[in-house]
Amino acid sequence: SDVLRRSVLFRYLQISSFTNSSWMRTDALILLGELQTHSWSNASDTVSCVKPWAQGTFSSQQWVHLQNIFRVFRSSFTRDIQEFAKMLSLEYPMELQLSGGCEVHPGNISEHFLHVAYQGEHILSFQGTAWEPAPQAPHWVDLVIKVLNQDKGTRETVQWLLNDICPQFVNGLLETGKSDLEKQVKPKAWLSSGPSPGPGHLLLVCHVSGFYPKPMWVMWVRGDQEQQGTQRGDILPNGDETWYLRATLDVAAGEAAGLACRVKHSSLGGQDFVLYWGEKGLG
Ligand code: J81
Repeated sequence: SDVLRRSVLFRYLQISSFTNSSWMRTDALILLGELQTHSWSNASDTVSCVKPWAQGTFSSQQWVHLQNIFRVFRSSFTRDIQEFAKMLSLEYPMELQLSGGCEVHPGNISEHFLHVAYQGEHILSFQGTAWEPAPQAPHWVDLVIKVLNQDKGTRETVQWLLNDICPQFVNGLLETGKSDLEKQVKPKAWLSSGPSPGPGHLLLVCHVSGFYPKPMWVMWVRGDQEQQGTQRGDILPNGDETWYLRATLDVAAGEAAGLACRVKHSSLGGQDFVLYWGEKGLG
């Protein structure tokens, strides 16, 4: 199937805010490709599944075991940070971010990563069997690394989670979540005019919204001729697991007639959308 043929990125993203020595919170989420599978709010003792298939093919026993590891990890992490802050006289407020997971490629090949950022800057990563400072990290990070690397038990657990558990879990999710992961949602498209780029010029705007998955092709065309002046915006989230994209074209007012916006997407099965400027009273 399509999902098994492509590479999939699985990410655990954590944000910990330490306001002062007694106020802090940690929230996290897990993403599989474009979809959120889990959330972990500060108020909750356990990681919650946000998809019915988010336990993958793990047994309840395995799941409970992982939940326990994560519960211990979160409270230990909080304590670690407070101790490092005291030891290094770091100032509050502090923001810590964790990004960890694996990318599973076809043919059972996988890569993994675990990075930590402090005040928005990457400071350290787990590499192979130990923690390492990031290339541009401040000097005090060396001391943190020295302390972290003394904990052999944690290093072994991290290796086990990244090397063994992560790819196993992802392969299970690709099975249990197959229909959601392979869903195709057709875009809606419409045209509007944007702020005038200058005297005698029009900004034609083609809006494409509500599509899934993310890869999308959109161009202004005249007949078969793709208009090289087409400016593609960023793909933005609608917030309902679909995406939004706009493409604009700056044209002389007299040349707008005959232009069209062409949209190609996997959900359209080769039946491109073509919207003509000047229809329905525009232009
Ligand atoms: C402000 C300065 C910046 C500081 C940057 C800190 C970077 C944090 C990176 N470290 C971690 O994320 C691990 C934090 C917790 C860890 O240090 C241990 O305290 C914790 C508990 O370990 C103890 O019990 C274990 C068994 O439960 C072992 O016996 C271990 O030897 C013992 O010390 N370790 C864990 O919770 C292990 C799980 C880590 C999973 C990480 C997944 C993201």
